[in-house]
Amino acid sequence: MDRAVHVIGAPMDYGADRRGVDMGTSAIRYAGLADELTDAGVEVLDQGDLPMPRAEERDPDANQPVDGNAKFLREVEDVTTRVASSVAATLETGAFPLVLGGDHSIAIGSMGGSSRDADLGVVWFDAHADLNTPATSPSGNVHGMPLAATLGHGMFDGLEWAHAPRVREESIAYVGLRSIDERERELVRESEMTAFTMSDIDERGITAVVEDALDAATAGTDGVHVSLDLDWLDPRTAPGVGTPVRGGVTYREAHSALETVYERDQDKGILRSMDVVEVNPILDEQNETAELAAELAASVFGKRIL
Ligand code: 6HN
Ligand code: MN
Ligand code: MN
Ligand code: MN
Repeated sequence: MDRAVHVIGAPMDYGADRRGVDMGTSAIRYAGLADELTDAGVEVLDQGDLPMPRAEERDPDANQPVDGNAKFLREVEDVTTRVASSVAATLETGAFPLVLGGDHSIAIGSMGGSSRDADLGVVWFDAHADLNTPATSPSGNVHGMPLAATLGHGMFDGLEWAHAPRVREESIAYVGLRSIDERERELVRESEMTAFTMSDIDERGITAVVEDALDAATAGTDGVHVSLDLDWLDPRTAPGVGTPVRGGVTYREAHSALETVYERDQDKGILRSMDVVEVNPILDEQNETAELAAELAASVFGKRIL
């Protein structure tokens, strides 16, 4: 990566049920993110954390949609709007925005900001599809909705802070799905999204699957946003997450996946932005999930053994 990497902290937990994910940005920094990136050979600038309103002072149901359930929707709008501005401003300086979460709802902001002046492909490393709307959500947690928001599904249709028309369905690729709600399953099946489940990884190997995901996200787009939810990994490797699901990728598969992203970027300059989300230090063991998050981010920027 010849661009400088700018770290943008978004310590948001309004989108998730389990408190603690707001400490993820500190934990990932404490785990040595800046050193890992510097060792990988990139110039790093930490822009610090965006200010967050405190959840204890807010009413989760103050701004409920007419149809369905979406807790802290006004706070999510406020924070993701500011994430989008930071990401867009960072891109304008020629640097690479690396957004740290916080819960996955911040990706509404990173994809919005990153697609402001570009057709954006997305590779979504996650156990979950994150494609619920308030009307379909079983939990009312907005971290299960970022892709629906970006695509403008349901109440998000045309909603300026959420809907990002330059992210098209056919440019989105999931890698590692294993926990999907009934309505999400139908939507993914009917859609033009590319979806690789854990079984695809079992059968074909992680590298082939990531190569195909990158093909889908780069076809007809100007660049790719990589969204890394740490619950993509197996909970034995990444215990510090709020919504763990058994049967995720291993430590080696995760590294190999992100190294594959790096290699494609070296060849073709595909990367535009990235977020690393859902690290919850309260549920973690000795900060190992945060360490993993830092290492995996560094893999994307060229961290190598030799
Ligand atoms: N995440 N599908 C579930 C829901 O509540 O909508 C889980 C979402 C998890 C979201 O991990 O980013
Ligand atoms: Mn997610
Ligand atoms: Mn997830
Ligand atoms: Mn380590």
